[in-house]
Amino acid sequence: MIREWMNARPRLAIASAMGLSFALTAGIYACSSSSSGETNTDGGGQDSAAADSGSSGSSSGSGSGSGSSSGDTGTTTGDGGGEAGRTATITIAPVGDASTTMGTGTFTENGNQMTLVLNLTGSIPGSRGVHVHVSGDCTNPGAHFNPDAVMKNGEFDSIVVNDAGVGTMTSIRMGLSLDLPSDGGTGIVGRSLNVHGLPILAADGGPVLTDAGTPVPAPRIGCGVIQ
Ligand SMILES: [Cu+2]
Repeated sequence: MIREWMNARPRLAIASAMGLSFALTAGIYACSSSSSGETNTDGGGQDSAAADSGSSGSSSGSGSGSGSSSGDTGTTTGDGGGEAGRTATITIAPVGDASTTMGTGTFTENGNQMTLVLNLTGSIPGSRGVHVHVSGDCTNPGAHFNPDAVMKNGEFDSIVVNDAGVGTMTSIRMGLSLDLPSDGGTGIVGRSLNVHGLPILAADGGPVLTDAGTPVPAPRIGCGVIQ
């Protein structure tokens, strides 16, 4: 993801020199929207736009109260709109009757860079996907939150859980902020962080397919609201 961003920079610089940055940027976004369809398959959110605009305000008090808890110490870095030093927390609770996945984590904003430190216990050994989903409703979190579909900002590294069910991860993504969703297009406060479990496998070991022929997404095993 970061590599994609770095690869894109020279092209942007060249295009800027030619006075074509707007056209190229538009082109990148057009490509990204056509190649990011997978995000809608994960978590069952076809109506990400509706979830995006409506969930943060209506889903819970955690969304509305989180602004004051994010600890805005307030020094603007000027390199991407974010502010240095703001933090948000996450408490992961199990999703589904069979899950015992619990966890805690911290998001730290530094300019345009977002660092997630996540700790899980009671989880399933192996590599587990960790994503910000658009809604803060853990019963229906919607699609992945990726304000820049090229970088897939909301899809953090997978966390590796050991045989004791414990995992620890530090993962960095660009282009996210600790604003409320209503404050800007990159805000994650009030949205949910989701941990995914094993993929659904058919009797022959292959993926179970939807009616549309795409793999049924891995179920979520943990979720919490970013606040
Ligand atoms: Cu996900």
